[in-house]
Amino acid sequence: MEAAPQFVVESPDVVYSPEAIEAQYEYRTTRVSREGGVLKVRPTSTRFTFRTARQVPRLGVMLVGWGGNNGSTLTAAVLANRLRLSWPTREANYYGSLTQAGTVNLGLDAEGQEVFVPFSALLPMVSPNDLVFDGWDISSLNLAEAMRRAKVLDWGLQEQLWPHMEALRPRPSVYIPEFIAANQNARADNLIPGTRAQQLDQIRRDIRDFRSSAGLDKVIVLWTANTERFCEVVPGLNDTAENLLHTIQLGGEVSPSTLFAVASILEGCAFLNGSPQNTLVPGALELAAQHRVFVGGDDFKSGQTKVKSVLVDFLIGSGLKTMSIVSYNHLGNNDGQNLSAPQQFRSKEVSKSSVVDDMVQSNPVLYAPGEAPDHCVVIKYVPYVGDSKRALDEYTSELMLGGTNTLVLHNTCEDSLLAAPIMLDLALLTELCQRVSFTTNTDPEPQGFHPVLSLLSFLFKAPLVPPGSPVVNALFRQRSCIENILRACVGLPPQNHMLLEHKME
Ligand code: NAI
Ligand code: DG6
Repeated sequence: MEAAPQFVVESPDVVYSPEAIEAQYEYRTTRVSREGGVLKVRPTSTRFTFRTARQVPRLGVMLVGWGGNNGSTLTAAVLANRLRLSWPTREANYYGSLTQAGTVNLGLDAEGQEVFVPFSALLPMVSPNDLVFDGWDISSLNLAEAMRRAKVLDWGLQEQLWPHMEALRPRPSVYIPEFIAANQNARADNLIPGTRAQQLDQIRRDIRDFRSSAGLDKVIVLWTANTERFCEVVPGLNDTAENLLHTIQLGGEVSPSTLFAVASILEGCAFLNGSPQNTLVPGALELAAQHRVFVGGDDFKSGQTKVKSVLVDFLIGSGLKTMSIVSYNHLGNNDGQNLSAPQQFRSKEVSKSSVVDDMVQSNPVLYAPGEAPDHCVVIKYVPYVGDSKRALDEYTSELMLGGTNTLVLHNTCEDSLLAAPIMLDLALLTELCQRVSFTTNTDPEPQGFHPVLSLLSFLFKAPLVPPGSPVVNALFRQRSCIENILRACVGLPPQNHMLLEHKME
């Protein structure tokens, strides 16, 4: 791959110093009010000063579920790229990563042609090849053995990676059998003993140990372990930060993923949830706000759901009335086996089903209040197909004058090769956001983004957002959000696609 060209913004509103990029930015939007049956729309403008620290840290990523298909594949991908490995017919790359393989448009050149640079060139970001990995798994296999168990990568690549992955061993983890499927019991041979409070302390020690032994500036923790069942949100148990910490001390009900979230937050490390369960219960969110630590979730948006959040946006956005969405998939990896249990499937069903809500609600011309398409989600475990997930979708929409439009898709791909680049983007974008602060003309006190980092919505099936914030699922709205906020940080206007220069005589 060619090295990304450097670019510099020449504007009185943008100042580059050795420490930071400071950009003055006019945020122009609108406010709407309902007055006597009329919608009154008022343009508004807020002046922001964005400051992005330029020093890129040495970043460590701790994966919970490191020995799983996603964890071992991501580790292998970074090593393969760092070592510039190639094997018959292929060479290492970061396809599927928005930051590494996506581009942004800087504008038009003298010939009126569009100029693109990689997303990662917009602002100083950690290079994925420099990431340091560590993590936990209830299974004790080293990462080379885990890679072989996953059966995701070509053997020609595995052979070259083996000596580099053999020494990587997941730390023992917290296993509470009632949260994941009973069929996972056989691999649980690498466990942290003790009470919940002792387990929490051990996870915190692990994070500190990794930070100091690897000489890191920052650590981000990412849950990519098995999908858990939902936990009940109960007043007094996990509804506030204080109650949640108290529950852990008393040994009351807390899921392993919530325990990891709490440990990360208490260590000042961002925590990201790649699975669908409600890890970030209200008490964990309050704790993150108290400690001003970023949290993000839920459930990587990788394949079928990504397509759905494009296709339904296209259908409803072009004025067709989608009436039924049926999504079926089968897969044969360990994730599929875990999801064959009803409670774990239910967590996934919920996150996979919420992804069209915003599109339906955006169109009161097509849908009456409360009306929504039928939406059915089926997942089946078929061991033979391994990590090669088969997804079949049917979308049925009403056309004008009684017509019907039925679209059918069949997608086959390696599930973990879709998820790994998303995990990478999550870590890199979260770290970047930690270096951005801003003031506004109405609030001169520097602040960072809200601890619930909704900018990551593009990467999650069921995006967590700050209380009261609209949830956006439509994929290109989510992408524009990231792109335009990053552009604002270097004083560039939002991408508007108007190309008015080419629409004048
Ligand atoms: P996997 O089953 O191969 O890996 C999960 C790993 O977590 C296993 O090695 C297991 O031993 C470990 N584990 C289970 N409980 C643990 C605990 N309490 N602490 C530490 N380790 C624990 O699954 P895979 O394919 O890697 O997926 C991981 C998660 O990501 C699943 O929840 C899946 O639903 C989710 N996901 C995957 C996507 C994909 O495209 N691959 C997309 C969206 C979400
Ligand atoms: C079966 O659906 C397994 C799941 O873990 C999915 O592969 C994963 O959630 C990806 O789902 P999607 O809808 O983004 O392809």
